[in-house]
Amino acid sequence: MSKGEIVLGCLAPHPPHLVYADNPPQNQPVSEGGWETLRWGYAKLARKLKEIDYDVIVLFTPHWQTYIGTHFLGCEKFESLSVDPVFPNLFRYQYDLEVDVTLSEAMRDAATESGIVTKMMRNPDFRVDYGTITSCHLLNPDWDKPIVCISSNRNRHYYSVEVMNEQAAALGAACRKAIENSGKRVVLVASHSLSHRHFTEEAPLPEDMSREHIYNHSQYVWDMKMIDLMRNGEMKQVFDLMPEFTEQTMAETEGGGLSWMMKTMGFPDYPAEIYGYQSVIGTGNVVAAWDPNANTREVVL
Ligand code: 2X7
Ligand code: FE2
Repeated sequence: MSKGEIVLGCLAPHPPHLVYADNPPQNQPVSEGGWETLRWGYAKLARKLKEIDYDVIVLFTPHWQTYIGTHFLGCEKFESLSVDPVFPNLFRYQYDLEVDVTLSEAMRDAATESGIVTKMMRNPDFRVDYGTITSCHLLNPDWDKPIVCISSNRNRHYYSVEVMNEQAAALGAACRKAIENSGKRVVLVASHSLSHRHFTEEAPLPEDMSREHIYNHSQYVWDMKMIDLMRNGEMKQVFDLMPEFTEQTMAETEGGGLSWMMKTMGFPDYPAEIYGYQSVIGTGNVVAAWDPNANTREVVL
């Protein structure tokens, strides 16, 4: 069997607003659109993914928060209605997804061997979080690939952002070993926004784009600093700055997704592909990808 490999890494934010704005048949609420910069960027990245030969999407989500250890989905199929707890007016999505349980278990085993507390989620009625569903829907609307879904242990709350960063890296190192031993071609996904200061009042029409903007300039400047480093292929520096960035901007990197993905990919020193940046309810969101193959890597924006 040949060695498994990572064929793409994606930073894929999951505001449910983006699914709402897309009006797919799986989502009940109906919209007049909105947030096109992000949605069109996502559509371009989804087209790139269609051209890539891969077996499975491995995603880390900050909205499946576990307080004892890191958990992995462990049933072959999950099917239910996902309702966003904060925005039930926007997101009531009927999902039906498949899990690559073999790879999920291999990652869990590798993490356990490296000293991380872990657990498989074996309850078939477990409700998969809206972050996972939103990122998967926007990257692969056909849902024609199995996923591995990894929870976010709350290291940041028990300890500190520094501990979060180191623990996410330890998990990344274990996941890399499991991928290499699996022989599979894997797409990694860190599902989250960057800066995360929300607005405090929702517009009467959520998709009214005249009301959508960044609410805090310093958060915007931080986001641009991180995106510049991504463009310049300085992902080790992004990792080293993560604790400060996370504290200063209340960033959703607090769950560990980007730190985990960068360590799993060996801290890319080549430019990220940037597909779009836009605020959603004031949070900063970038759609970005890291393509290890120099022949297919593009300057998108
Ligand atoms: O979970 C989210 C998010 N990360 C960003 C914006 C809006 C809503 O939900
Ligand atoms: Fe979120």
